[in-house]
Amino acid sequence: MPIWNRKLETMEHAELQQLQLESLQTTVNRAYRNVPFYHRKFERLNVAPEDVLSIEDIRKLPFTTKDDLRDGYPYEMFAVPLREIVRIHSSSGAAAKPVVVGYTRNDLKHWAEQTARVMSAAGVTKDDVVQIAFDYGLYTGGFGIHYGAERLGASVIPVSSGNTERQVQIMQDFRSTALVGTPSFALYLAEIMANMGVSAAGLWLRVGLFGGEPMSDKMRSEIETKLGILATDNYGISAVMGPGIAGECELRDGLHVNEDHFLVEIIDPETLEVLGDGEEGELVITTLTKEGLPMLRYRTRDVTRIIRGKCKCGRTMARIAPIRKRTDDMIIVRGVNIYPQEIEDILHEIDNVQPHYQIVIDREHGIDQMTLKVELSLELVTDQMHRLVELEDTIKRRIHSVIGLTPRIRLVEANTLQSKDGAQMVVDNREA
Ligand code: DLL
Repeated sequence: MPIWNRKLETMEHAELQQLQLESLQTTVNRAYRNVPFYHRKFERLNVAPEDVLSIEDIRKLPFTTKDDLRDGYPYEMFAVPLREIVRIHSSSGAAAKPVVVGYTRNDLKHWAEQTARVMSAAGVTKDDVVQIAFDYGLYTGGFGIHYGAERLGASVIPVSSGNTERQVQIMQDFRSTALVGTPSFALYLAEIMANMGVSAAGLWLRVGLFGGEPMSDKMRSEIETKLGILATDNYGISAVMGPGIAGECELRDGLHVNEDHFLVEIIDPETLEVLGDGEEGELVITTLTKEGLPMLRYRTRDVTRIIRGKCKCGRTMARIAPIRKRTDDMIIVRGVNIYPQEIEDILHEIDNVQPHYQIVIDREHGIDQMTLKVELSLELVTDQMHRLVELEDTIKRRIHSVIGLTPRIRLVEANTLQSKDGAQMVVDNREA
């Protein structure tokens, strides 16, 4: 099995730690000197960059949260002047104030290296034809993987998301051997292939790299059977960079973290205490090389555990277990991150409905469907169908404009969604 950057990816632990410490000290200095937010936080905690003398000293440093990034919207968390930023992305879904990420030329160089490693670990080489079905745009998925695949020397098809029939056609005609996208898109693609009478045996596809949302074991085996491929999982988060943070090798025994670029910790989300290797908790990431948006102890809200020790593939860097849970109420529908609070905020602004709602998510024929049940106001007394249809349209439009997805709307009578023990706001019928 090839290893893209054998020297770094198979480095001895002690050597890696030395490299990490030097990069951490540079990053801490950069953040302290150039980002007023971090300067203030350090002063409040009474720590200075000079206090970081070992990797463990990271525990002295402040955490960063999504809200900190939103408060600094759009550019306040950047550590370099805008003229040094050459690319800007933002997190998926979400809101008036998404997380905005800026990359310097060096950041982009590192990013391509990291996604190249993740792709190579999954078995992709320059002989592959890589069909990238992530959205190309503000989302980090498309461009992030794209440059890594080019770095590998693969033939890249930047087909982007959607237009599934065309994707199947392209897969047949261009002889795609690797598919990149969300696992739910892969399932949907399989569904469309079946409708079109295209069988996996008639394709050249052999490997898939899936990320951006959880992939359960059941989804993985369904994708593998229906598409006739080896399905690998890769993890990323825009606030920290995008895809390329960690990915599985062909042995699929944990996701290899690019530890020379990211320091990972696991904390107890309640006490914020750092947990030991192997213990499950919230993943916290510190960037070690990023110039544009250095991130100290970013609380991802993703639940996993750290696996240390050499993998049978030869890579020595730490791995994380696949991510299936979060410590907050964020849900991911078709790769888009949604916070129930945002839905509630939208409903607050619409006349004739109450901000009482329930989000129901189903997976139908391989595709996620979001249904939003909304309570009508008590004051709305109408039996005029067209008024209700207008109201449904208004809700759909407003939601689409904020989160980029159009839900199905079911208007229900007032006081039917609020149970005494608190309504269940999200009912996720997709398998766990
Ligand atoms: O989803 C970046 C990405 C793109 C990663 C393409 C991988 C591939 P965000 O929009 O900021 O960034 O969403 C990040 O998605 O905190 C997780 O909750 C979830 N997530 C991402 N990858 C995985 C995965 C991109 N492999 C959020 N398994 C994260 C489970 C994942 N959850």
